[in-house]
Amino acid sequence: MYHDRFQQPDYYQVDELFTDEQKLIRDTVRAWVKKEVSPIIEEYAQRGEFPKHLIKGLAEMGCFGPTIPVEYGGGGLDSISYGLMMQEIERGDSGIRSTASVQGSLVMYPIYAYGSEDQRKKYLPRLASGEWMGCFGLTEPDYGSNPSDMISNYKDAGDHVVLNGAKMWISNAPFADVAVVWAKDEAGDIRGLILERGMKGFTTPETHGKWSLRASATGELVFDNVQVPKENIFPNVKGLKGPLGCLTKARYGIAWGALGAAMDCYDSALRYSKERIQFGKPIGSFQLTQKKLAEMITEITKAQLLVWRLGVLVNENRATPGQVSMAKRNSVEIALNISREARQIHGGMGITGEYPIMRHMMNLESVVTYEGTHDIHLLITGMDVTGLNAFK
Ligand code: TGC
Ligand code: FAD
Repeated sequence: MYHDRFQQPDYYQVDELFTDEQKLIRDTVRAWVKKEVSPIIEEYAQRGEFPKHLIKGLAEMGCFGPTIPVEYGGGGLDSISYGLMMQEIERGDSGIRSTASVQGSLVMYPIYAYGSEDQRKKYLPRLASGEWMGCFGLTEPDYGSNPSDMISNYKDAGDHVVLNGAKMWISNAPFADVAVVWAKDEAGDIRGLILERGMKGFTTPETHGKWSLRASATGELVFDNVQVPKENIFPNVKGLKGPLGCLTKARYGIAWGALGAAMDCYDSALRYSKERIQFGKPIGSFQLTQKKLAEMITEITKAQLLVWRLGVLVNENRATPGQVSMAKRNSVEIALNISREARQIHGGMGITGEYPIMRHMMNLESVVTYEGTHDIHLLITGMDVTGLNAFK
């Protein structure tokens, strides 16, 4: 069984930028990850199974909807606390952070931000407690980076609408009780609907054979003349800005989360470099190993400061989606690079499940693609700085 000896790197005393409450929240989640996630995650990932029993603990710590107001079952916390939670969970495994991101930012947030009061009261407390789990359907087989061209659509049929189409690559789909689905109405406007498992014509086949995010369940959402009550449509949003608003929330969480995976790889590589002896010396004494470690801690430190500053801006309602894009892309890119270098430092051991490196590396190959690919985020930044839109 993997013994979690993680010690957080903090080269610039970034800890001093957090409040006591934020540190307490982080330390609580960290202790839970050490106790509940680290000892079992490798086995679940190797088996390709989501550890469903972790849902209870995540809910009890308030990781589902940490920024949603308390009256709806959320945590009522600030965004830096939310970020630190995601950092700690993804330090354990990106797939577990995915589950928390989807539940909180992609399912609870749209219900809170765009839903009716009845929808909020019906769904949010149950989602916060983990009694119901949710998923988010935007991507389609033929429309990933450009969701505005989606095919899924519904037609008016009196007191309900009839939904047809399909979504793919949907995290948590195979076991979700509730799905927030984006589809076009008869006018061609993108609208959000809440579907429940058991609705006739609604199925969620599982996607098998992933080499990445193996401890997260992924599936399709298939809509075959599904009758959805009109009261399940979000009344307060129309157009692509609906799903993109949710993505901004989730991408912010990933910016912190991927940093957690990077820290875990660095911590493991640093320890290994001091313990592993070759040519009569610890491999950490060789200049090439020190270069790798020095570059890792530099990138981690820069990213820590970037996400902290972003968190301040989010808390003050001043962050732009472009700033969130930059942080998501940067954190995932540095985490992927660090995981690859850490893999080298671990030599052959780096490919085994005795160390978390290969699992993080493979997970990050999904994280760099979902919630907007690396290149899509580069183009968003490019559009921000030039004022010229590369997508149109
Ligand atoms: P565009 O014309 O630029 O924008 C349409 C409307 O949306 C507004 N907007 C945003 N609003 C909030 N947040 C953002 N980040 C926003 N970006 C744009 C925009 O102002 C406009 O509003 P309005 O009022 O004028 O209508 O849209 P476009 O069709 O040109 O697309 C732009 C592009 C390419 C950046 C966008 O489509 C995009 O981000 N594509 C990437 C798709 C993506 O990220 N998919 C993710 C699927 S979900 C997922 O991966 C979950 S993984 C879960 C897990 O396991 O963690
Ligand atoms: P494509 O859009 O086909 O892109 C292929 C390549 O082309 C990429 O490298 C991309 O950067 C590049 N490209 C595309 N357009 C341009 C351009 N204009 N300029 C330059 N390069 C471009 N989706 C959901 O809705 N809900 C989920 O819960 C969810 N979970 C996921 C879980 C996993 C494990 C994975 C892998 C994906 C998940 N997704 C989910 C889907 C994810 O958001 C998409 O995979 C992603 O948005 C990219 O879409 P695509 O795979 O269709 O790639």
